[in-house]
Amino acid sequence: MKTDKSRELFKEACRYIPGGVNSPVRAFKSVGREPLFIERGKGSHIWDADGNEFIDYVCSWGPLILGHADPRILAAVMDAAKRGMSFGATTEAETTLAKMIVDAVPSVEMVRLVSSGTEAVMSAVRVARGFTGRDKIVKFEGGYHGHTDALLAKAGSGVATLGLPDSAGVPKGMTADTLVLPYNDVDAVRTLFETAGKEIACLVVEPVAGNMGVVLPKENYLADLRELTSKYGIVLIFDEVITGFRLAYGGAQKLFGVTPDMTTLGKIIGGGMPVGAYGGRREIMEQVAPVGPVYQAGTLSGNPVAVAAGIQMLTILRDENPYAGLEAKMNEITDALAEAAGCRGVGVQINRIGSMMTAFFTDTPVTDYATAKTSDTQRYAAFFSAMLENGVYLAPSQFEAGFVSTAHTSEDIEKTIAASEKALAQLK
Ligand code: KE4
Repeated sequence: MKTDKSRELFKEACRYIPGGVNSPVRAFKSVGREPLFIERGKGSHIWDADGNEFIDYVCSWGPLILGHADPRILAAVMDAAKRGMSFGATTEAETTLAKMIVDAVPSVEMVRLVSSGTEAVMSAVRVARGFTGRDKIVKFEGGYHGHTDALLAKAGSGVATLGLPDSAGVPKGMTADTLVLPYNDVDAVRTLFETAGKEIACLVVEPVAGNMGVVLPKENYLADLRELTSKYGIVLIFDEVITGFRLAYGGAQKLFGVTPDMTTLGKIIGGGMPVGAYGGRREIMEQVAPVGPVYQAGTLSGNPVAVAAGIQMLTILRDENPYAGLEAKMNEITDALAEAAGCRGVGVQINRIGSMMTAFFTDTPVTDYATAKTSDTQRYAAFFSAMLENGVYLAPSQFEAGFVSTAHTSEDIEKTIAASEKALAQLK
């Protein structure tokens, strides 16, 4: 596969941007390659600077549930942009998007728009601390909630991908109040709460983990977290930046029937543009300035062009309800992958739900970060490269999720299955 142009662009980028990328996981480090420079996308396909075409299962890490350059989203963006890019003043469109989120997500009675998932989670944690007057927070090993200091403790996603213990530059004081537990272990939560429950402001959890790779909550796990946090007056925050509007129109909380106190959102609600949001019970959200004492702000929060993309995206998802079809596509791919791996004796654990999945190269069922880390990341890297050479673009990390979109066709799926059979055959 020709990659001269990407190589040249990467060399130039490295002169001006740390690692040549604006987000570490894009660097392809853990799959032992130089990154491809993508030139354009359309539907389920992307093309790189050398003209290579790929079926895309990264989908910009989740936002593009309708595929690339959906004409309806583009029209909404261009129509909004013609009226001005940003006003730093209130617009009706922000209320429209806020209302759509409130109507869709069971836990959200009020919502504040921001510009990224990181901002959403950072703000939600601050509000939970302001609301409870408590300082401690709980997260789970392998959970990734953006790069805010307090949550960069045993994080997943890019931190796990790069094998970083945590992050330099985070003062001990910033994570001193962050308690980290294993995911999917309700006894660990119960034990912690028995001693520290009354000091804990919030528990932040990905209801379906996506950042250690996809890991599903065990039976009743979310309901148990709900019960335990309620018992101790702890704010339960579902970080649905990935799962929000991905697993169902109302997110994982709708699918699993467990309602948190607060929810953070991102990715899909921006339709590919920078939008994040945090919301929850009215009495909690009324802590937020200018109504309440918890400060949070943003120059481009609720940006009218980004909000226009988000409104169009949610309108399509609400009216077309594509979730069953998305799940069927993902199941077709993962069933074939499991069969191909099985008959070649390649140990693969496939974790999937709805239109998100991860193939872990390990013989151990993956139920938490410790078992996710039993994966053979070298083998994943070899599989990634073989799939790339066969025209399929997967997440350049074992510890990430893959996604399908409404734009993926049956031809794409057939080609992907054929590529995976070839790639598995090549694995030593
Ligand atoms: P952003 O700040 O990247 O918009 O969102 C942070 C975030 C928060 N919560 C969850 C559950 C997330 O998955 C994320 C971001 N996800 C990663 C991929 N797993 C973004 C990709 C990247 O870091 O480049």
